[in-house]
Amino acid sequence: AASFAVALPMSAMAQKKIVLGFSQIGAESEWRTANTNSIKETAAKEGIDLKFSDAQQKQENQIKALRSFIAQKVDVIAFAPVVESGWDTVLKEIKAAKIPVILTDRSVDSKDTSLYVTFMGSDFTEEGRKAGRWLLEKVKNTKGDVNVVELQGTVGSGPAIDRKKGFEEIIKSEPRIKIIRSQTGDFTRAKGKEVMEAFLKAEGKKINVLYAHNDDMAIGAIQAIEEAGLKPVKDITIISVDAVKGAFEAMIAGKMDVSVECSPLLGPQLMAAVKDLVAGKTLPRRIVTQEGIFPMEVAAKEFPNRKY
Ligand code: GZL
Repeated sequence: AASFAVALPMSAMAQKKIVLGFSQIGAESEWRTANTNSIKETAAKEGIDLKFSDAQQKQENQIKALRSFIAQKVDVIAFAPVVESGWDTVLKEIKAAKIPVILTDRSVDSKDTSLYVTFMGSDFTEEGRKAGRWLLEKVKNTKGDVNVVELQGTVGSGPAIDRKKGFEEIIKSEPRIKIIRSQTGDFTRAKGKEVMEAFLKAEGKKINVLYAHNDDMAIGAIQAIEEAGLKPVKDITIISVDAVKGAFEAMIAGKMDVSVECSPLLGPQLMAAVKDLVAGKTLPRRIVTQEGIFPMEVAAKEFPNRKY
């Protein structure tokens, strides 16, 4: 029997699903888990075929994943770069493969801005400024030293660099505020606790304030403070960033003073950007997440409204 191909009108054929390759940093914090959930849930809801890879916070694993997305000829590539540097080579390979790139959450320091279409995520410097302004306000009617220990995020990451920069920019107007120790806790509870133990051994009662670049490290540090027989909030002011559930629970328990919000819920914005790209629309170079600050006084009232 003669065989023949039937040319179906596009409307009758299943629309080809958009394929998005996403390289996630890891699962190091409550924030990251909420970010992953937002991306996976929205991709499913929007009918986008998501190729998802978890890099366990290792840049070489992200680069491997990005290369696999090129090989799979995905329609769009998105990723949260664990650190700012070291991406130009693989980004040039992706550009040669004519696949558009969206940066989410964190950015890269590549000078060649043609290597990615847009960067969507928070303004980490402003987050650091918000933390600094809160501390200035808190100490304006007090006397004496304000010795700060700082738990930095992952070395070389955008949030760690910028949260430090923004905080220092604001506190320099008050000479009493001094950062006496600063070290990375790599955004994890375990490392945050370990480094805070070392800070307490070295500086003990000299410490007046902890500034942690994320809630997971702050929560680990709070454990260390209590195990050292000191009281968080009462003996050491606790300033943190992210405003994840764990931070609200700590504030409601009276163990954290304030958390600067950093929203992980980037799924909807990312999938909208992916669809716009595939539809041939141009995207803004920078999409900034809107976010606030939550002191402990409002934590109980605000907690029921929180989505992450
Ligand atoms: C910030 C994000 C940071 C969070 C941490 O946008 O990159 O990484 O503040 C997370 O909790 O690990």
